Amino acid sequence: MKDSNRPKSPEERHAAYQKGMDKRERQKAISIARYKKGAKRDVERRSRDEARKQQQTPEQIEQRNAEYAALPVGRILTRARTGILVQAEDHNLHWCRVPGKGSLAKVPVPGDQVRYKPSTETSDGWIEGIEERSSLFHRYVFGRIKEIAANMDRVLLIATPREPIVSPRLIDRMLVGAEVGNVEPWIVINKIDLFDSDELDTFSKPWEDAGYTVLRVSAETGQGLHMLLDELVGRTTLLAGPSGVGKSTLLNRLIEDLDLDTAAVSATNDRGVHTTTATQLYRVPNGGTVADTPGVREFYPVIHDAADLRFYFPEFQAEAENCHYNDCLHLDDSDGCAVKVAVEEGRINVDRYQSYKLIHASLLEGPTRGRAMTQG
Ligand SMILES: Nc1nc2c(ncn2[C@@H]2O[C@H](COP(=O)(O)OP(=O)(O)OP(=O)(O)O)[C@@H](O)[C@H]2O)c(=O)[nH]1
Ligand SMILES: [Mg+2]
Ligand SMILES: [Zn+2]
Repeated sequence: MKDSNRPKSPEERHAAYQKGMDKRERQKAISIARYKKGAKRDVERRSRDEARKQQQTPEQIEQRNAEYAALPVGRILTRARTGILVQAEDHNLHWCRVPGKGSLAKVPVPGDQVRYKPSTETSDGWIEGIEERSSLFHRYVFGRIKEIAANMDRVLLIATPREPIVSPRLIDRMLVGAEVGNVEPWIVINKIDLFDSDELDTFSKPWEDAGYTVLRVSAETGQGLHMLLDELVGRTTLLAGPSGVGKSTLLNRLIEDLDLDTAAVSATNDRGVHTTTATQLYRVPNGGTVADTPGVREFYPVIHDAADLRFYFPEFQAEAENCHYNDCLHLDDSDGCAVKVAVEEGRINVDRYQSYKLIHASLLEGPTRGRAMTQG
């Protein structure tokens, strides 16, 4: 028998547990430090850019701007270790790279419109700049901001009550992420062939109460897919959600010729197995774009001041006007809070309010890694 397979004594198990705890604590500290360092770096970079600009003559600046404006524009379809796949306006594809570390003010992500300099010998090129974004779906991962996709009109948050079990809290976190990033969120409940309508009603209720659009579909039977396909036409839509909910299966059903990898939910722990590994954009036949994304386990929205969270729960807004204090945070100890009254009287869904309080508490802790963020 290999030594590592030997049954462990309680003392050994405890020591291993302690070691794990230390590691988690360390990870948390690293995450917070990174977050602070990142914020400092941004400020430094901005002042460096300013200084550089001031050293240039107006003619130099004008010439640079003209050169830049003459570069072709393309859209990033995906990122891989080998490069960034850019689709030109003539639909040709170019694998591009970024000229040097720090040469761009932002990280280029799928959905970005970029200016690129084609290489003369190959079909490759260099990304010279990123155009202004209309929206950005992003989150914190290990204390760093991770941009998922830019310029999305809508995000479909795909969920299932079971197989795999999707925590409504995770969906609430992603809803906040969409509101923060200026992307319109819809909720799409997939696999309705597996559940009766009572279960589906219970699962959908908090979001329906909050006023969000909730669709019910089945990639398996095709139920609800016509409506979904119509909605994809003429816009850029991101599919997001936990692993195993059927994002890729839905896209395969909706778009002919698409053959994305999909995989069954693990029988042992009712979780997806993380089949899709990179965000990628695809063309919708009648015009439009969809993006498939890897499944998320947890979602920490990019909000720097926890007090701002209250603005990202749309159903709170009308009630909050009647709170006694203007800066009311609608928490347990908030005096004269009209949101709390609305929860008690059933005008605001109590599950959504619980999510609000939990997310608020986690924002006070800072953007660290932790499974706990999606639990509770
Ligand atoms: N019964 C049923 N099964 C479905 C449905 N849609 C997808 N599945 C199954 O769910 C499993 C997971 O589907 P995927 O499309 O790989 O899930 P995903 O969301 O892309 O997962 P990741 O890529 O890991 O994030 C596959 O075995 C699908 O066949 C559905 O509507 N009904
Ligand atoms: Mg997938
Ligand atoms: Zn209040």
